[in-house]
Amino acid sequence: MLNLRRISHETKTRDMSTAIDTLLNDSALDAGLHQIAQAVQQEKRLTVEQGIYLYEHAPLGYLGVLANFIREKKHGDKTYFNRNFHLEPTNVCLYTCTFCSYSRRIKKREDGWELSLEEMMEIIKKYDEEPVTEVHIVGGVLPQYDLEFYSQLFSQIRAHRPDLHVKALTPVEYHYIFKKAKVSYEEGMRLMKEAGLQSMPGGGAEIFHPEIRDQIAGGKCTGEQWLRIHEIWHELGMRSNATMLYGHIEEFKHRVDHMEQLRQLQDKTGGFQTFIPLKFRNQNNEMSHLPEVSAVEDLRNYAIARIYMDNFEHIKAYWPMIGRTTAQLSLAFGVDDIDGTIDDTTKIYSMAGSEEQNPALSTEELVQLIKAVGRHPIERGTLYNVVQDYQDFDFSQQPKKVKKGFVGLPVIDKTKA
Ligand code: V47
Ligand code: SF4
Repeated sequence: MLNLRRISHETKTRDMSTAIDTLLNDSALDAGLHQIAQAVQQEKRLTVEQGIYLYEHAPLGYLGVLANFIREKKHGDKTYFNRNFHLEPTNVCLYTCTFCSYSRRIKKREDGWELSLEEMMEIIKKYDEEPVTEVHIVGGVLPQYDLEFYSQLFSQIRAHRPDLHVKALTPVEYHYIFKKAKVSYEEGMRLMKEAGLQSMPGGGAEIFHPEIRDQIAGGKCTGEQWLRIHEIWHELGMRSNATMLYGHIEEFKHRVDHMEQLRQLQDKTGGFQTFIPLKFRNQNNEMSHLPEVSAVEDLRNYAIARIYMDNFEHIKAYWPMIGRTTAQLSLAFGVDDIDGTIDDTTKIYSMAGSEEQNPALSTEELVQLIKAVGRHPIERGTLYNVVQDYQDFDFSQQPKKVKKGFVGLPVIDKTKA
């Protein structure tokens, strides 16, 4: 039997070069696609027009060859994950994003949850015995969650557990709380860093182009404001992620414009770690009439992101959003990171109809998921430091740990939505 684990990185890279050569030698290959394959082979950056051309004309197999070539050149088979959990302070929100299945409008706030500082610290403390390395904090926007509240939350978490990385909030919250506190973005981000914020997740980006953003983003910060807050954060020497919500009313040109703006900011600061395309899920929201894109389109999108975003080190597939099988497939289409164990602590995607209604994977399950498709599992910290290489790890030698049970979020009655 072919043992994928024994194929060396050099052999695989040679195989991928051969695969590109085969494409280039195919006389039936369209001239535009031929030119793009050549550019990828020579590590040349694609233009906006070439990005759109890929979306419009490139078949899945072709995209897979190019994206996997880049992925394996950068990372070989290495596939990253982390041990994390989410903390969602509230699902009530002032804004009215049309894709959001999660938020309860301010008028129906009795249907949602609003956690106090003490309740949030209780959740944090329930993980004291768990080997998690990151808490990802994100939720709705409400006046009581202000600059003072989040400063206290971050500093209390850091004081309680210094080894837990605080990855929290997005420019959507920061824009709101800084405006309310009458501080500039620069001053606000400096205060957040001082309070203990360590990195920013990629949310709230959606689609930057105003033609689309004005229709879907419910009055929250603009694309320029989102980018500016990340830029200031990077200038403080800190890291963040970026997302793109695709597969709703946007056109291919809007996706490429979005990626182009991120690529330009990355040229300037180098502060982004990973790009995370997020597939629009259509249940329980105001865009439920729109069909979801297919798994083939998801894979094409990952691959084009890998090819286009040449200055992003990592492309992440968020498994609770697309399910485990597509996450496995994505590893052959440019993805090298599948996020974390999650522990059933987020409701954003399950409420929007994703396959994973109670997203939680043990470390062993994540490792098996990655190994099953011939890749090399690495547990990382938030900043991509290696925590544990699991390629030859023997789980049977580990003492069996009795799980303490999930830290449940309040149950939402969807019939009231
Ligand atoms: O900004 C909301 C998306 C995002 C829906 O940085 C939806 O590591 C699809 O950004 N269908 C928040 N998507 C989550 C996020 C994230 C997730 C995982 C990892 C990281 C990271 C960041 O969720 C929102 C929005 O784009 N979202 N509703 C929906 N119906
Ligand atoms: Fe509020 Fe975020 Fe939902 Fe928009 S996506 S309504 S900002 S919780």
